[in-house]
Amino acid sequence: MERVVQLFDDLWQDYVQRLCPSAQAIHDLLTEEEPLFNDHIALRTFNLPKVGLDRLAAPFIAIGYQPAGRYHFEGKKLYAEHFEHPNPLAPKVFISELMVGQFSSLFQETVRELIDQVPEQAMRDPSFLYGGRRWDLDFATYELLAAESNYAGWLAAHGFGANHFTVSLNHLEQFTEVAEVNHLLRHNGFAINTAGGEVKGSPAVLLEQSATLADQVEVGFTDGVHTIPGGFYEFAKRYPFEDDGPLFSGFVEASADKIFESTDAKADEGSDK
Ligand code: OOG
Ligand code: NI
Repeated sequence: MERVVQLFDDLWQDYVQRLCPSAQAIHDLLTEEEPLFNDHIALRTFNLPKVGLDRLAAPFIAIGYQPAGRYHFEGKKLYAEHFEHPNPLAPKVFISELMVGQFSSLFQETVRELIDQVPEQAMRDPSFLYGGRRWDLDFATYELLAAESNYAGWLAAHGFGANHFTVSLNHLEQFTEVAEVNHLLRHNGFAINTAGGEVKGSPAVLLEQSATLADQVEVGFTDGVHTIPGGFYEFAKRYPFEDDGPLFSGFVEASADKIFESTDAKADEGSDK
């Protein structure tokens, strides 16, 4: 478990420093007597052999995680899996990959040129999981990729790192409803992702979630610095299959589809990209 704790500490540091500085303030706002319980993190990648989902999963498998669910997002051309650890204190891990082959040939060529720059060696040390971008990128290339897929633009610009952490509402005393947390956050000046409604899911699907809209962060491109969406913070409430039984531990495709949009440039207008 020590290795799990260390890896998530490293992922958190990168996430708050580089992708979502507001997460620290939200974390502090919600913390009660006990430390917050992180339900899961999410990682993104391209489905190319050097950097595919399996490569991101490997360091988690090495510390005891196991595959626990598969998800398809046809509109966004994404495939995802989630991983669980036998120790219930370990956060779940949601890893998605973009199906690069389903995009235009220019898009495919562009993505391959970026990934060709990643040294194979760099992928052997688990620190690549929070190592950010391992390729050069100019702003026009970012825009070209983002025009076909918001996810691709985000990933090309930021590289590897946790795009969100997730506060488990099941472990809070004061706030037990997702809507209550949304209200508190809005009151404190944070914006909520409204795509698909402010609360995604329902007790019927055993999972209710909400997310902030991604922080706007500065990213260095080869031709200058631009401000683009970074990471976001998520809030999740899980329900048991039956009274007093174990909580549902999976993800809900229809809700996840909207959570992805927390990093869209115009997330609250919704889109299929
Ligand atoms: C992952 C979105 C899905 C969830 O909890 O359903 C997700 C992402 O934005 O990379 O985290
Ligand atoms: Ni999530």
